[in-house]
Amino acid sequence: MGKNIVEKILSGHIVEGKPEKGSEIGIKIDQTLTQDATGTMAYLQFEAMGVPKVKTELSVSYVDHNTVQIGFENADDHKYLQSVAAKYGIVYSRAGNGICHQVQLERFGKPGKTLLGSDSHTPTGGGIGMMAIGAGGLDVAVAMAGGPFFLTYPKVIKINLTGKLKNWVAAKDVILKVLEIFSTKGNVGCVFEYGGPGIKTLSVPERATITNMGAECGVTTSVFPSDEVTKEFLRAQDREEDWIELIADEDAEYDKIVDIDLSALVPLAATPHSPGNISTVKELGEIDVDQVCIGSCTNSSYKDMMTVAKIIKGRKLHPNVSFVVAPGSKQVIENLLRDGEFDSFISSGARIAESACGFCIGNSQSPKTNAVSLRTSNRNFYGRSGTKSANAYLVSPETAAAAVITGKFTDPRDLEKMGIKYPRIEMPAKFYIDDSMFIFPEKGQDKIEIYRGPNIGDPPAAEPLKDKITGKVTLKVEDKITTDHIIPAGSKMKYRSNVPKYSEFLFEVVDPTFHDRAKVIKESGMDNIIVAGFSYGQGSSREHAALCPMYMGVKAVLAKSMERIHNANLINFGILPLNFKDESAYDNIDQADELEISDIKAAFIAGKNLIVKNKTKGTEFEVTYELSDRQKEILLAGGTLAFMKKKAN
Ligand code: MIC
Ligand code: SF4
Repeated sequence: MGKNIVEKILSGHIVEGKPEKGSEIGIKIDQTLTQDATGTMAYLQFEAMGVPKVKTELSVSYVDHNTVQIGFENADDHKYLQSVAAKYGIVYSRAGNGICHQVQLERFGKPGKTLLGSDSHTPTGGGIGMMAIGAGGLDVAVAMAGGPFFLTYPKVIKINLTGKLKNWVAAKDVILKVLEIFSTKGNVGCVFEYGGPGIKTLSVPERATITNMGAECGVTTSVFPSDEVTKEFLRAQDREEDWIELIADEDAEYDKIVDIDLSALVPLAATPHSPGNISTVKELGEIDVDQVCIGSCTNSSYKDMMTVAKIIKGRKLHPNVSFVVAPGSKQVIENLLRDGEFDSFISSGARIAESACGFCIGNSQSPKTNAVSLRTSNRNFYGRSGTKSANAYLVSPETAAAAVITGKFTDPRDLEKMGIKYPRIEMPAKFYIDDSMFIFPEKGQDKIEIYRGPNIGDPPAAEPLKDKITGKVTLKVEDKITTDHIIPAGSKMKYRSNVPKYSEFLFEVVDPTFHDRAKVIKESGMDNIIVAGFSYGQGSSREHAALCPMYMGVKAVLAKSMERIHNANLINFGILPLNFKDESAYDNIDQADELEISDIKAAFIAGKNLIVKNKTKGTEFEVTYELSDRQKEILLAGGTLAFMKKKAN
């Protein structure tokens, strides 16, 4: 039987477990990436492991999230990261060099390799044929220390692309279509593998837009074949030697095949407040637009920027629109400048933002009250833009550019009526390349002193799982609670290295009283318990969504279902992730109910469900858990760091 691409990459990397669907495997990680907002904690944890040098083929530390630098905190973290990189053999990508996923694709991505990144959009690397997976910082630290990364052997869903995109329809519309088909929940443990005759019509950056936003479906990752298009991209990046062919065998099997005819797609938009709420741009009508933001790791490539530059060339922005452009990397900016297209932005009235995450994570460019903001980014979760009352829509660069000119939602195909021709952008045969914003590690830096500013505290240690959890339901939440709901990024993200301070903002968007209530419960000697609906922990890889609750004494999360990265993060920090056996039990729990979960160890050994007693209501219900023996041991040891120490002794 032939192999699909996922099987091909995994079979060359499995170091523990068997390639059986649904069972846990450990894979060797070739490359890692971190970004500053998750990286500081990841490296503090790496330091605690006492390994003298990273053991991967390549590890890169990017600074792209916290670049606003109001106050000393961000700059201190950057300096810390730079010194850690030098000491442990990590490439350091300085602030200004660009967004991690865009830069990794340009300069380091290699078909057939595994990449683990402490950012949920690491699957961007799937656009170049990598098995690129997002994870919590601690899992990335383990990989840097040479340990395997554990995941469930995935189901593989083939997305068979036929036809060719029509003018004004973009890769973003393909992934929005995928989101319409699959939604943002129910895809845990799956990988999307793209194939079919349509793929040869898509360039590597277009493929990367598609794999990037697969993260919003909750899949483990998404991957494209590595073919002639990939080879051309690598040649243009002066890296042809990194190319290998990687295509699925003719008789490869899949768990499911879904067909998408590229020729039949139209411009789409994700409407507030979920990337899974899909409409056609036409259906939305002529809504007035207040802000247009172009950039983020989804749509900030040379091709994206050139497309927008050509559409707006010679035109001025609409008086009611604030127009922000954040190119994805220094390389993108330099190539736009050399090709003479950057001035289209300047003369149109665009506000040029730093090549960083910026508006996407809401740490700058928050729109006005009740604004309609059109963004080429990947997430429009409630409050993420920094303005709670704003309505953010996710669209293609083409649709975003149309609104810059008209001031309202406009199907970009209608621009033809205004005499604007579709700009078909060819990929350059050779990019202008300058790697001077990377600091490569050198020999003899082992003794370098690590810089630690006052913002950097030691990561708090988890406690071994108790046999009996007696606690209160500190918070009961609905379906699709994202990590942005659990712990906000934006202006609060500068406290990532200061867990006690950052914890003050837990669940701020949902219930600002959470922190104080959790503190009272913890100080009374009881445990905090969170009850949630479906798809708890969607979105980011931020381990602070587990680390901060752990710090506040949360011992268990009871949910109807949970997303992969968050589930793993809870285990890493010693919090028990549980699922309702019968979902109706959720309805019979109220906030402040007192719950008791006992005989946990015996249940673990016997592989039996746990019984939860609701002491307030006088009822009982069963909860299930999907934990491998390794994960049970981690929980019992008090989290991954404690587990590793125990194993080492
Ligand atoms: C995001 O897009 O939500 C982030 C900010 O990049 C996060 C990482 C973080 O919270 O630092 C992610 O996607 O993992
Ligand atoms: Fe940065 Fe936004 Fe991409 Fe996250 S989604 S890595 S915040 S650009």
